[in-house]
Amino acid sequence: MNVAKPQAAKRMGTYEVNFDGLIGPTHNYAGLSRGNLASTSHKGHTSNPKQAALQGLAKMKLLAELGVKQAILPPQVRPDIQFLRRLGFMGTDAQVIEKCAADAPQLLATAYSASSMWTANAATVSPSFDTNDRRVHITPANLISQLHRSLEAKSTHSVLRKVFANEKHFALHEPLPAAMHLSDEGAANHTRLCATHGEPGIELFTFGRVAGRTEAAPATKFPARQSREACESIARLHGLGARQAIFVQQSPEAINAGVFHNDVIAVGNGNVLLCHDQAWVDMPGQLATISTAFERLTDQPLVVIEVKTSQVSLDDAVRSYLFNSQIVTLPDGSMAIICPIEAMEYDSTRQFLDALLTMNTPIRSRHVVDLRQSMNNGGGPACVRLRVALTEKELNAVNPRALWTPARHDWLVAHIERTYRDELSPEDLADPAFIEESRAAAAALVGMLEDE
Ligand code: SUG
Repeated sequence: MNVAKPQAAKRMGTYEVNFDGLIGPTHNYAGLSRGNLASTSHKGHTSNPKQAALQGLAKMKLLAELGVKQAILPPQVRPDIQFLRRLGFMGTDAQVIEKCAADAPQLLATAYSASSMWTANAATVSPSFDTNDRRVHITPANLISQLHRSLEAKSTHSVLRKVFANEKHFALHEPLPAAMHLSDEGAANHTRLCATHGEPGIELFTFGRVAGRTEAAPATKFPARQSREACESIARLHGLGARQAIFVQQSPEAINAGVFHNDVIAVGNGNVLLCHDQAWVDMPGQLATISTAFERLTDQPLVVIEVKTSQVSLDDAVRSYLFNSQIVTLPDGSMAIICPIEAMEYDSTRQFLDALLTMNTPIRSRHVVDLRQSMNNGGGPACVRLRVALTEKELNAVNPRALWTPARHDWLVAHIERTYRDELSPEDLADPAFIEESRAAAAALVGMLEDE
């Protein structure tokens, strides 16, 4: 492991803003995501949307109070009745729901999914320091590998349009064409490494599949969600320099163990890369490529913290979500790791986390968060946030209504306490009365970004 001095928190007026997805009122466990072991093992359980949303808000408050810039993206309105109508369910909204519940309950759960909460999958973002026109480039993910997630792309695009409307600073692209060849899962498979957030960085794109070439990426038991062609298209769209875009392949062993996104097995921040030794195909070769590219661009060594299988097995990595921790740079220039409570419950990951703080890396502090409601669907701390590095000017051009404030936090807590259920079972989705209830709860939140 290399050792380096903690990086400066920011160059004058540069921030990394974490846009967390507010968890919606229809959060439920439907086992929709094959290859995501938490999702399939909680299928049919009763969820608690109120607790889920409050857990998400508590994490945002913690980060904001640590001095990290925090923002909030509203949930999408569900059920997506229009989706069900396109599949031939007719009549009034209530009739659509009743017919679908009777004929195809899995499609009903699909229309009700609150999956837009995992904003790491909302888009891929390249900061202006990396792009050839010096604008922030944003491509919403098409998420076509899972039916319920594919419903998000259009609304995500319009939400991001409301947040990043200023075309002088932001280039918002359309999602890639909706075809398996170009299946894209957003920032969950994208890691940016840089000396400080205000300087050019290298952008690491991880794919599980090369479209149409099984010999180039062997078949996996579970879906390999991201294609190489999608990664390359985004790097082109964003105008990244050849020295900056690096493409790495997920190891089939990891996918087969339940690593459906790369952020379940690796996380980076600034000059630190924390990863498991089975994250990518040809780990020694990939780490050498990444470290060399980083050093060439930044003139400093990358701090690689590679966790060995002998320390933490792939199964423990997936169960604990250790690598789905957030690593954030604090105002004093040191880094903090924000880990899920589950990572403290397995011996191997707790021991690693204890040792990490003694290792002389930029990571100096640890905070443990309880996101169990989201975790039971495979979404940890890093899944519920989309990172956007911005200059002061760019931050000023962001829709201010998206930014976290103590008053907005209090309003959201009160709204959720008042309107969200604390129990939601799969059978509840069949109740036509739940349509209006969930629409009303979400509508006020979606309106959050609008002018009064
Ligand atoms: O796409 N779970 C999400 C979890 C996404 C986690 N995000 C990141 N790793 N960045 C998914 O598999 C479960 C829904 C259900 O089963 O009801 C779900 O969609």
